Amino acid sequence: MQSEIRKELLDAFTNAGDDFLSGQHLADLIGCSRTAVWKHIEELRKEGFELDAVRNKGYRILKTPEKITADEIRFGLTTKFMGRNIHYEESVESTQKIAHRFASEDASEGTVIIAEEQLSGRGRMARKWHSPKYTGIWMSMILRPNIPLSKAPQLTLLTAVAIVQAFEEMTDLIPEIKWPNDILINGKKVTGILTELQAEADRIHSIIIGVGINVNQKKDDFPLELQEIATSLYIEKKETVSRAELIRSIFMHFEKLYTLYLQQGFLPIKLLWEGYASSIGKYIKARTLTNTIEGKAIGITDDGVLKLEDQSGCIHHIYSADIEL
Ligand code: BT5
Repeated sequence: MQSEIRKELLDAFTNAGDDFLSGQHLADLIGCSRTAVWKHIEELRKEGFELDAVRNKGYRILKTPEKITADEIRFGLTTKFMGRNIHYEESVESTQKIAHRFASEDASEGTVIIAEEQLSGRGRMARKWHSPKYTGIWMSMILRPNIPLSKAPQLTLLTAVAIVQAFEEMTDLIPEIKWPNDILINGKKVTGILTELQAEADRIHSIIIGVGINVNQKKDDFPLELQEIATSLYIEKKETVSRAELIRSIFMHFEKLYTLYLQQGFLPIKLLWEGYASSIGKYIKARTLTNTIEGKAIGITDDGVLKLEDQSGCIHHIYSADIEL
């Protein structure tokens, strides 16, 4: 919506308070047809405004979208470094892109980029990540651990544990982790994690962990192709969840686990991870970049690599794949 029209519409609603504004009144105000007004109203709805539309009366705004502010996240946050430096944007192509730039400009460890909306949110292997406005958590966290390159995927598993712990703290839902980077509720994907690196030779300069969490979307907020495979906390819990509170909880759990990881290595994280893993002990199909292997997922190694036993008893180590349960 052109920003001038948007501003006029919102000003008119603000001045009207609880009163209805008729379609004709709004049409005169912004100088367009009533059909055009209706289109503008639909756009506001898509952006998270709740509107009342009553025949012969018109429209009024019931609720404005719940925006996240950096201050709201910081309020009550007791971490030492996670989320101490928050960069908040209304609309971006991808928070990963911004995080890469900040990381190469020496942003401090624990810096987080959060956006209300991503226009080209991405998954692994250039897949798309659907990131509509005001409903989810789309964020990228910058870390600078002193670990070899080969251990970077462990941080994906650590992040999944932190998110699952935050879900448990805030809801009574039962989340499961699907190796390596999905969190599912009732078999549907509620969260995806994308771990990317900046490194020279074997030295990690920074790790950028992208987190996409479906929080308050309703089923028809998802495009058709995702409706059967994706879910949100709202769909499962049937209640709105505060995104700022959830982000805060993730930062706290993440910082605890990450500190433990830097002190004691992956083993304590592995034990926690195994408690949430949905794929272990099951027959699965692992599609890697080069082939597809079927067999029983028998666990992960101490490095976080998936172990798959095929029918002939041969054990395969899978470093990265899409898993079909
Ligand atoms: C992922 O990739 O699951 C990683 C997603 C990471 C997204 C975050 S958001 C903040 C940061 N900035 C970014 O640009 N990205 C990160 P992958 O395992 O490749 O899964 C991608 C697949 O998940 C797609 O091909 C769809 O099938 C499905 N998908 C897309 N959007 C979804 C959504 N909102 N909820 C559930 N599934 C989705």
